Amino acid sequence: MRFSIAAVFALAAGTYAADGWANSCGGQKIQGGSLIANCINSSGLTNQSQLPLNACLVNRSGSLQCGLGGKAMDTCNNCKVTGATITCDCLVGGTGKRTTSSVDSNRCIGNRNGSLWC
Ligand SMILES: *[C@@H]1O[C@H](CO)[C@@H](O)[C@H](O)[C@H]1NC(C)=O
Ligand SMILES: *[C@@H]1O[C@H](CO)[C@@H](O)[C@H](O)[C@H]1NC(C)=O
Ligand SMILES: *[C@@H]1O[C@H](CO)[C@@H](O)[C@H](O)[C@H]1NC(C)=O
Ligand SMILES: CC(=O)N[C@H]1CO[C@H](CO)[C@@H](O)[C@@H]1O
Repeated sequence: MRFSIAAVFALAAGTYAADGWANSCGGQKIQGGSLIANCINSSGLTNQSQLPLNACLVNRSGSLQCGLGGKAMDTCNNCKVTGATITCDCLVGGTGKRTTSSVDSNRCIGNRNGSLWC
């Protein structure tokens, strides 16, 4: 019983509808806890899109990970984006200590018709 519940959770955690944005967006930066990028839409034109990272990322004990509604920005700061890799300094525990952690955001953020989403 315990095994099957864990298996279902593992499957759910690995499944994201959004399948990458970095190949169709450029000029990315992180500002005010949001990912901002110029993303190509179906007309082939670029739209400046903005997505709050709290909607897409989670801090699990200092490790920045994909997680819908994870509110990672409540406990992470100093975020940067290089390509699709988002790196932040995240709180580890109750000590106020931070660790630098990265996530491949292509795993959970996509470009839907010029709009970033997760
Ligand atoms: C694509 O983006 C451009 C610039 O933001 C906008 O004017 C145009 O309406 C968009 N096209 C579609 C199909 O969303
Ligand atoms: C641009 O992206 C924003 C989301 O950040 C979206 O609300 C808006 O509709 C998009 N505009 C176009 C023209 O695609
Ligand atoms: C993109 O947005 C335009 C304007 O809102 C819409 O007409 C078009 O069907 C959309 N394309 C896709 C692939 O969603
Ligand atoms: C959702 C979650 O796991 N958030 C954690 C982020 O990291 C801080 C520090 O370890 C925890 O206190 C949060 O619970």
